[in-house]
Amino acid sequence: MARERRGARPLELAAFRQDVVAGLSRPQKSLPPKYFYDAAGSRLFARICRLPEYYVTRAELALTRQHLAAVARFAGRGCQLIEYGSGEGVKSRLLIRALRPVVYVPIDISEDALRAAARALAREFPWLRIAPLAGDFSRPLEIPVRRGTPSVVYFPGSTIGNLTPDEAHAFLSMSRGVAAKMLVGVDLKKDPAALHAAYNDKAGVTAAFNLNLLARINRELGADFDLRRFRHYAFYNPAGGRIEMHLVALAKHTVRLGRHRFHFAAGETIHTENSYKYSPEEFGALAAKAGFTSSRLWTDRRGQFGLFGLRA
Ligand code: AVJ
Repeated sequence: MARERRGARPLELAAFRQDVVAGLSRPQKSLPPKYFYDAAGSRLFARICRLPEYYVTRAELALTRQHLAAVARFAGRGCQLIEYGSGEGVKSRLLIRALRPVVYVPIDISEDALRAAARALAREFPWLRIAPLAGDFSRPLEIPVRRGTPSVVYFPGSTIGNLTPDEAHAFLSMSRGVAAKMLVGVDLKKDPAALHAAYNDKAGVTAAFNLNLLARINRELGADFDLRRFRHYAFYNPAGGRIEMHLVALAKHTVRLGRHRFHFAAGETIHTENSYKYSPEEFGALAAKAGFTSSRLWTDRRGQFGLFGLRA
């Protein structure tokens, strides 16, 4: 799941700036996690996926391999396959090979990532019709699906964990209008110590990934974040059922971004990511509330990660 992001375009840059200023102006400062994935951040994320502590990627790949035939039967061969994420990963390839979709619609916020993924897939699957769509799953999209051919939305990687349960509910309801079937990758609740380790790796790659967000804001928006004044802080919040990632200011200081000044108290944090974990029952209930009447669950052998097959 290598996500490659090159420099942002003018429009993307304006939106980035707006989101950063808005987030840093809140009482609890926050930044949207979608901005982690510039070129450097995408490389760091690829390294996270190979960390011994980060079970997520391996567990999802293992379960996809293990249950591929059943997943393909559920989705149905010859469907229109819509995937959130640029589809550069091994899992997308496994699914495309098993499903032989009539059309494959990868959706991603980065046009560069989309173009690169589409080019690679076109070479590998000459028979595949690819219809990439630039967009962001936080807003409804006009997805060009043909009526009469069943559509399946594939949302792997536990990306849905970045949404609050309310936002996830809205996303699932919206998707139900596009496709009667969904395949959703969900990270499952487990021993908090294992979760803690996955977001606090010994090699410090997750810390570098988190801090790169400030470096990116400096590079692209000309802010003057001093990265030595912030420390990566990630913990499991059991009441919320989520990992929270923050950047903690180590001393009182001020950061500039154009005409803006952002004041930090010692110990104040920027909340950079939520990563929600669900029990099978919790996610099943969320899907039911969003109008999916039946759901199936495939997991890896250790029960760390789940792939839900939802049917409207
Ligand atoms: C890509 C959102 C699934 O939440 O585990 C990894 C991102 N953040 N390590 C996750 C992430 C820190 C990842 N997702």
